[in-house]
Amino acid sequence: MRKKLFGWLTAIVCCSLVMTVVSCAKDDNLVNPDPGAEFRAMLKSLNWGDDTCFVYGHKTPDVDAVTSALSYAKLMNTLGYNCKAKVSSPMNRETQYIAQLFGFDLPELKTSVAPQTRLLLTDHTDYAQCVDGAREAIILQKIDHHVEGDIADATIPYVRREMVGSTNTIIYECYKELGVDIDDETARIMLAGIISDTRNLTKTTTCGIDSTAWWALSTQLGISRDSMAVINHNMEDAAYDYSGMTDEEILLSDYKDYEINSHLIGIGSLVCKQAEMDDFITRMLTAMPEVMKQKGRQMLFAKIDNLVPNTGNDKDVKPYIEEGTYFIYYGEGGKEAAEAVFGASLREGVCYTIEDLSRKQIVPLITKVL
Ligand SMILES: [Mn+2]
Repeated sequence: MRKKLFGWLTAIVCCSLVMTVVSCAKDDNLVNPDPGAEFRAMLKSLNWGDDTCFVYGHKTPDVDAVTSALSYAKLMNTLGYNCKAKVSSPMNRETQYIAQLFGFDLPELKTSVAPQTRLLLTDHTDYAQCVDGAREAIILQKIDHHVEGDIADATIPYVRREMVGSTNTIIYECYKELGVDIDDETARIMLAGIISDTRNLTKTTTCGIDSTAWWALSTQLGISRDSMAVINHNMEDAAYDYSGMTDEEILLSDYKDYEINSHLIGIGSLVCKQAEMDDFITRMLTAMPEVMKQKGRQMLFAKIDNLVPNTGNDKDVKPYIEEGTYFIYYGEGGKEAAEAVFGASLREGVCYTIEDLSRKQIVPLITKVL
């Protein structure tokens, strides 16, 4: 009896195992054998012209803007397309730092392009942030992780816009999808962008796929988690090293222009320790009229991350943590817009929120009220 029961049980287990295997095999058949085929066909269908196509991140480029232009240009080169990464304005200290540490060459500065130049854009979706001449250029592709701006997706032959933490994560997906090997130099370039834009996976904009790319690239390069934390900390230090800069330069160190419902606005992104915040805000507010004139803006904003001493276990690698965001404003309508988003001013020119907000999260809020 027992034997019989065992026999039946064995049969049932075997049967279900076989069924599992069969159903897995069936699922495998459903998976696209070449997920890159469509992508390749699309690239092939683009009108590439005869001249070099330029790959640009946004003006006042951060690490992600510079490295995404480099890594995407590299991908296009590998596939046989004549592309070259450029930058439209000088690069920041964080970018200089990581390029030296990771040992990769930075793109050349090219501040404007001739009409009909073919462009591939990474990490931006607004004309105000494009290289000069972009409106008369031909934009072939846009690879971005921001809410759609005034370069409408529908007007570009190929757009890949995903709300992930870093443009380089999207480019990592492109490499995987196309089955293109990522050499170590390209891995370092992409990893630099992901560390910077996600602040080593700690920003609220970080997604699962950012972690996947971060893990795969750092493993390929043999960089430990601890080393990644140190590298990130040093990059952050370089990014917020305002020493030797004028107040105008500080305000413009991480700055983006926007045109929102025909309002010309600019938004800076800054960081300051809490103990120095009040004085820092006063200096930035004082610099705003000059910067507004220089940039031809109607309203000027800056968000300032508030840094407080970290008392946690990781305080050796991360001596400060973010706690709340100050938002300063200048220009006609600036106060109304800022207060509509953040509530009443603390003092003239200054709003505050307990949330840690990125500029990427603030832009849609400001857009709504303008
Ligand atoms: Mn970015």
